Amino acid sequence: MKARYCMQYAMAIALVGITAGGAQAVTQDFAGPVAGTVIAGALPQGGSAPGTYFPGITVFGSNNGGGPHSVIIFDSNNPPSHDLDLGTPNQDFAGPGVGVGGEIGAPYPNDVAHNNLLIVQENNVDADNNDIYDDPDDEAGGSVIDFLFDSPVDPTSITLIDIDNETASVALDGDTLNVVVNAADAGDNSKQDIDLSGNGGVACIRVTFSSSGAVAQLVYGVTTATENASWGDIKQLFR
Ligand SMILES: [Ca+2]
Ligand SMILES: [Ca+2]
Ligand SMILES: [Ca+2]
Ligand SMILES: [Ca+2]
Repeated sequence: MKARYCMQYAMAIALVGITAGGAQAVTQDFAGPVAGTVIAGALPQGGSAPGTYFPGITVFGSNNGGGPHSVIIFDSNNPPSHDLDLGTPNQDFAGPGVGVGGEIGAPYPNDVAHNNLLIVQENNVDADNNDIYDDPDDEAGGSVIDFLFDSPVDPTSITLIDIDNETASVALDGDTLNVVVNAADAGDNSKQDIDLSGNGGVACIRVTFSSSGAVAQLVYGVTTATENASWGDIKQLFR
């Protein structure tokens, strides 16, 4: 059922009349919560997080590898020893990241600190029962993360970490738009900024990982619009 969120949202956008105004550039990172915090989906002690931690965006996620359907915070400044390939930047750039795909001279160098990343969690460990996963670990069996926007956006780019020996795709949905951009198979600890520009109003961005990986940031333009119908009312239909 989670898999339908993007499509439902994109259909709803057709019902809203938009009058374009100005545009504002947004760099959406995931700063704030501590590592292991559930942003969206299943909490380790039961119940779920609504995905609304970051203003203007609702996050959804699903796990295709048998782990929990939980989108969580991964601290790329302090990666656990089993996931040094999600560290940013790479050790060649004086960071904690380890992997040839992120090194100096690689096609997709991991060259700056991205701090908090979003991943879909692989294990259920919460030994201290505080609803924060104790050991963040990106699901190796594949996953999906959806970003639903409160108002349509003009995407510029998305940054992914550690797409190696696997596939990752970025689907843009909005009104009649459905564009899919594939990530490069860029090597261990790689960082890639995927160009999403020129695609117009987008209601939802879906990232599909065939294996492990993380989202570091989204960059997009927000059109300050006058809604002829209530976008908020329509969104309520999908919550
Ligand atoms: Ca815990
Ligand atoms: Ca992992
Ligand atoms: Ca890796
Ligand atoms: Ca990977």
